[in-house]
Amino acid sequence: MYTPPPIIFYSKINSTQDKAWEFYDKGLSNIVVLANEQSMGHGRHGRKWFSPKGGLWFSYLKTVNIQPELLDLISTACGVAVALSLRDLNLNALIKWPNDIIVNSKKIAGILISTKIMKNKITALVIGVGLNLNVNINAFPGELREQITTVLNELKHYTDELKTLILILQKLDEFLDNIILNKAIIHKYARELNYLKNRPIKALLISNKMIEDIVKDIDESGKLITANGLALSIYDVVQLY
Ligand code: BT5
Repeated sequence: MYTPPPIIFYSKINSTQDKAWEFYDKGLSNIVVLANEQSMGHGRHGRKWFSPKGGLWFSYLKTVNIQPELLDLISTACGVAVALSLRDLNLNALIKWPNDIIVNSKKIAGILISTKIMKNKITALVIGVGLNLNVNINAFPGELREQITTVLNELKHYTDELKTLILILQKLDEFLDNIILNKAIIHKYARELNYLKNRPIKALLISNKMIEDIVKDIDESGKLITANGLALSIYDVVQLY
């Protein structure tokens, strides 16, 4: 029987991710911050995350003791956990490396992982999950509607928010609590669910360089392998186009 971590609920908040770190600063850990609506939801590198009512917006603060080199694997594990949960809801979910979940070629969820590093170890993680659950596509701004979808839009019925949250948390705990032991199974799913396989990509790197390449695979450490032989880490890539 799975016991989920305590869940702290807000009807409206700036960002569950920021709130989770505030709780960390007050000494709390292993909690989930959940909100009905976010006014300043954000993605990677300060990008805006639209979070209207009806979505599943949460951040899971977890204390860990992991080497920073394992961040790609952690990120992959989180993608696999969310994609498999959506598959349990009968959606054909795939993972667009590093952190997008795709259904019918459209983004349905995004994952943001932030870390606290001390003495060269990741000591705390906040895993932010934004899933467009019971949201009508019209709740999003016009420029996004073409590129995104929602669970409601795909399934044509409402889905229980709390059950979906617990489904995802259980899979996150299952993978992350034994990350080394689960490496092979995480890798197997990541390869099977790799939306980018054989697709051309453009990537803006942290060095400000733009590259064009073709995706070949995901390696067992969670890096993206390209036709030109690059092994891209989540640390290297600012944005994929
Ligand atoms: C992500 O960032 O995909 C990670 C998003 C994580 C959001 C969660 S919600 C709970 C927690 N609290 C927060 O404040 N954040 C986390 P990134 O890869 O940077 O993608 C951002 C891009 O996705 C934007 O530039 C838009 O193009 C697109 N986008 C914005 N809102 C979206 C939405 N609701 N659904 C699909 N795509 C969206």
